[in-house]
Amino acid sequence: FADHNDTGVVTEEAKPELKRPSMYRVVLLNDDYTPMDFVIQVLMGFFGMNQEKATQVMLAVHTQGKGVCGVFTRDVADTKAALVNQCARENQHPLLCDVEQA
Ligand code: TYC
Repeated sequence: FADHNDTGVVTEEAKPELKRPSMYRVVLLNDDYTPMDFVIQVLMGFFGMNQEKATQVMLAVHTQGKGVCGVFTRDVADTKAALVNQCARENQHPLLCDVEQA
């Protein structure tokens, strides 16, 4: 409703009623069979980690049972988890990737 630019044209502006999107953790679960190097490649390939960070996260999952790969909006988290699980199946590894609300 304001003539911000002194144009004489008064436009109606929508109230910016923005909610922050809910965030979701993509987590990797430990198992006894997936090779450590495969997990490292997954973390580098799907989550943009360098080798050092990917190794840290893989070892955290290995020793603590579960670890966070990243935090994303719902669609991105679901897509990443599905891609990881598909890649694991294609390579016949039991690796499981899951999504949980942050
Ligand atoms: N525990 C596996 C092994 O000893 C390695 C592993 C790490 C598997 C992380 C899954 O999400 C995982 N080969």
